[in-house]
Amino acid sequence: MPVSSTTLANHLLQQQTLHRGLTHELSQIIGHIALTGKVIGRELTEAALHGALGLTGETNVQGEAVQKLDERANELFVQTFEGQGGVVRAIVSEEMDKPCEVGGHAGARPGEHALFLDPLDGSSNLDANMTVGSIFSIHRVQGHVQPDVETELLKRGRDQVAAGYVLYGPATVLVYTCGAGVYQFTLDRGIGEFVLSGSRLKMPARGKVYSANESNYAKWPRGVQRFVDYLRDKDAATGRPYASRYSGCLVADVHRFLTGGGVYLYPGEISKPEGKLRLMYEAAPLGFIIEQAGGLASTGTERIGDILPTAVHQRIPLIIGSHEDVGKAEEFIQDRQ
Ligand code: P6P
Repeated sequence: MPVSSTTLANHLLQQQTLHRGLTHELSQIIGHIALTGKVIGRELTEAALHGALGLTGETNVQGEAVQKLDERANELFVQTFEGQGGVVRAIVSEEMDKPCEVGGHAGARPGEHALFLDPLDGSSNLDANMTVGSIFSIHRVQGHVQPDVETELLKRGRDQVAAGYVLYGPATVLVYTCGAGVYQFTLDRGIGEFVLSGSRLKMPARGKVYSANESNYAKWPRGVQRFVDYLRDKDAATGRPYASRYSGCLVADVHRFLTGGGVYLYPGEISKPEGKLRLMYEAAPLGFIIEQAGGLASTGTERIGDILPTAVHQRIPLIIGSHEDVGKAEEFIQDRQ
């Protein structure tokens, strides 16, 4: 029997009575994301048997090689929401150049939310059978989405109404927040339900692990280099050196810190100050989750949640994790150390 008999559906019903922000429509959206996550998780486990691994030969709007399963995951999310009669108004995805407007059923009230997705984060890990994840962010959209739909969708991370991810690892795990704490569900394949496995998760003030692609060290600004040097230095009083762990999947690396504490860095580089990660469907949703758990999400100089995007695919430097670790990174980056 699962540790808890609380399924995601039961939990969302309970939370609706406790938290005004969790509207019926928002609960429906989270439920549809969970359903899509179950289907994606099932397809990932057998992808190698059906020739579904590997590249499509295309590149996406980010200029990155597209895995077949990137496209498939995106297709599954769009199909789910197109089939739900407009419960969301528009979908922004790493895999789609432009926002996809989801038409409602004739006569139905159009949805009041927009969904921002990285459908399959870390997909270059798939050939190595390593953990990947789907990241989602949900904003409210007022009135009719304007003809220039993109402008309507440029919203700060602090205005998200919900955010989370589905992690496809040894277990399939769904983590979400709607601003009233972080909740974690584990897929019980025996009953086909996400079952509550963590409530109001809180992360330690500081950790013992950092996560960064250190092959980029020479390209980092001096303050970032000095921060990583600091983490590597031996000092028993502050638990250093930190261990280094980097999987190549942002959401997997960040999930590690949700429970154990620590800091993930994908900073800007001298020649690419905007960094690599996307603001609206990677940094902002993970920032909402981590800050609800007591952590911090920063560019090194600004809080991620305060940044008004200039484009839906905008990139942003990201330092995210335990608030003392991120605060220390900011001190080095802002030359206050
Ligand atoms: P690099 C995956 O493409 C991703 O967006 C994140 O999931 C991951 O942390 C990062 O890029 C990996 O980038 O440059 O280290 O290969």
